[in-house]
Amino acid sequence: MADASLNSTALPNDLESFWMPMTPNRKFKADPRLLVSAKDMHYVTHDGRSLLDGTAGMWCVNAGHCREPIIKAISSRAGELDYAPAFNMSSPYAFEVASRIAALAPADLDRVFFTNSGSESADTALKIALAYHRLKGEGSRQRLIGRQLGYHGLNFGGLSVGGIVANRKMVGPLLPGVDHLPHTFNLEKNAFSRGQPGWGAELADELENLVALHDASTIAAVIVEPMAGSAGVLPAPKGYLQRLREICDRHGILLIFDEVITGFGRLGASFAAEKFGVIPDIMTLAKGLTSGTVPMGAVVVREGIYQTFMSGPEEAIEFCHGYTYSGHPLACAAAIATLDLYRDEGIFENAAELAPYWEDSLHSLKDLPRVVDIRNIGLVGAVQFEPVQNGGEALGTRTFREAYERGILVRGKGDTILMSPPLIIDKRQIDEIVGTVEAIVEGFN
Ligand code: PXG
Repeated sequence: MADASLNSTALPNDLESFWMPMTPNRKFKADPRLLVSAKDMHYVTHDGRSLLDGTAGMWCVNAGHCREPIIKAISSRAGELDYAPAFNMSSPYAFEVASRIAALAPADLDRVFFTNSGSESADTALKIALAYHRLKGEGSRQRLIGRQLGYHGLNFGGLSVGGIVANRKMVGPLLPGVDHLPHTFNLEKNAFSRGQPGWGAELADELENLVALHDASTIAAVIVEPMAGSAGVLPAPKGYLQRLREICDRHGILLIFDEVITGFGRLGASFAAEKFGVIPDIMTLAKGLTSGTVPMGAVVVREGIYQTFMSGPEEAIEFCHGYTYSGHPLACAAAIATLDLYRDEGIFENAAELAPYWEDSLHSLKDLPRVVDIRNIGLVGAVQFEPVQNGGEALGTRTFREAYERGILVRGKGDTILMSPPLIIDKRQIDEIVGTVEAIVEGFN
């Protein structure tokens, strides 16, 4: 379809060609919501309204929008080195970002493989785990274990270990040899927990049952989010990750933390691994690595895993994997400027300092009508409402819609709203978000 009259303005005159991801296309196109610019904590909509961003875009804009140092870094790099081949060549910038990530990551999580998204990071991590065991002469370790309600992106590997049914059911049996641990969501035991819930560490023991069923010699890796984000903000119960770590150690199973959301300050520490004091063997990253400005992901592995790959003939490619845009120069410029900003402005520290205020503010909504749970950790929060009967609009979706009308962006997912503001937020802006949600929810009688 060629149409010379089409031009690019704030209000496109054709919404049809773009097949939007993870969106009810027809509903959206009947009532579009477009964002045309952004600065710091705010977006501007196509109809010129300001929106306070309570979601950091999609959990990624941790440093705030359109920050000057990041803009400068990306634009000057674009004029200097647009692209460098990623295989057999590179740019100095990719090495610099890798060193910076290694310096930030805990323990000996020191070797960094670049991807372009969280989905690619998940698939890369799973492939590394399988190949690692094979290189060690344990090629029978081919099973992968995820968790119910887990989200590791939408490529085939991440989807296979993920546990969100709507994403899985349309596309066949997925990877063979995959099992799932039970999820940790439990309203009866854990409703209105502040931070990590007290009940649920024993759910990690299900891994022992899977070992008993399949034998450890068939299991390569376990992948979990230290805080399930997409499923509705479910921080790991107290002691749960420690138990997973112990069981993995006992049986030679690699432990992968998907830190695509929890990385880069979201929980008030560099990574959830640091916050919870549990070191995985492999960590997947994306989103906050560039504060959402240029697509970039990474997989960080412990030294021993990298060295296992380095044990073959020196002229051979050690791991036949990678992407055209792995370590893209523009993404590297964005990542370095972002990491500098995080450090220079104490952005993770701001998140840690504000987390108790955020927690108290969210939990002040407890007695409002139809609220069945409030969950939080770091600068992440969720409010869950009673389900609506007879096919009416779910209250999370309704809250999103009404908050948008009132100039606040929260994420509505069925019965739940999710919030994860940029980490440069202040107390007044927290009041604005929570006050707006309160005013809406007061009307739910
Ligand atoms: N792992 C985790 C833990 C994620 O949250 C991905 C992997 C995939 O990342 P990419 O970059 O391939 O999208 C994610 C992505 C939401 C929502 O609010 C969550 C994500 C993406 C979009 C929306 O539920 N997480």
